Amino acid sequence: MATNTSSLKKKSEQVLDGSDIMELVENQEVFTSFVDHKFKELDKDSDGHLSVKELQPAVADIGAALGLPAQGSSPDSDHIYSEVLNEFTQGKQEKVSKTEFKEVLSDILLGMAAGLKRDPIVILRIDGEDLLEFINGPSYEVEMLSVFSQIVSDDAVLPMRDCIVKALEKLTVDQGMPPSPDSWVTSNIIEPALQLWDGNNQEKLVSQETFLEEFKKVAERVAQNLKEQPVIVAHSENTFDGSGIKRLLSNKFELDKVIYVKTYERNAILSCCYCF
Ligand SMILES: [Ca+2]
Repeated sequence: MATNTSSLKKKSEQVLDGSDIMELVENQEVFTSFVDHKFKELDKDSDGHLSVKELQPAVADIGAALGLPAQGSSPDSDHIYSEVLNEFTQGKQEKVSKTEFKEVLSDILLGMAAGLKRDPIVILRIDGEDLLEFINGPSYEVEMLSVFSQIVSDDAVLPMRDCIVKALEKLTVDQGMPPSPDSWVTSNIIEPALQLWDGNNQEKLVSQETFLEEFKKVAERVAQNLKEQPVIVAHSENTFDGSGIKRLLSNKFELDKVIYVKTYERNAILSCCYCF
């Protein structure tokens, strides 16, 4: 996948390799002001220390950046959340000073950066442009007929609608479609496109030509929907095993289950770059 995506050189592609985080932590001036800002934001009662309660939003952000589900959703991930909190409080239920906060935050961020350096994450913004390029490009007919023959050999007689849905599922990120199956994409991108399609009452698949025509109509609407609601796909070639962080937290817990496969807007990876 790494070779695939890099050869595409998409403008919508962004690679997270941890270098931004390294830069942030290593630049004393910038990092100090980052910590000052973060600390001030967290220190709700402005007493110069962070209580366990005040640390919660930071712990939640770190968990999200690690790709953990929200707190309270599983005992495994809750355990990791409590370990992250313990890193700040050093196991004591005391308040955390700005110096302590800065040290732990720096360790955690450097751990994330090390993990990202080993397994960079590619972030793709899928906004319909690549899909339009594909359906209007020179390889459209050949590639879609190959998809078509796969579908037909799977199941000889299919209504046109099913055929189009299956074909959309077979398209890849390189052709401008989000990875499939995904229920959000199905209900927000694909279904609305099919609802507006004028071929809904076509019972059976007539020919390759009609398939190519009808598929293009739906795909154009899919591209339009993606333009209105772009999908962010985070993609890591390898499992992000968090081992850098695991080392930092002295092997106190397993991060093996933490993976970045696919996430959407407002999700983990983005908070990794923007919140933290
Ligand atoms: Ca406080």
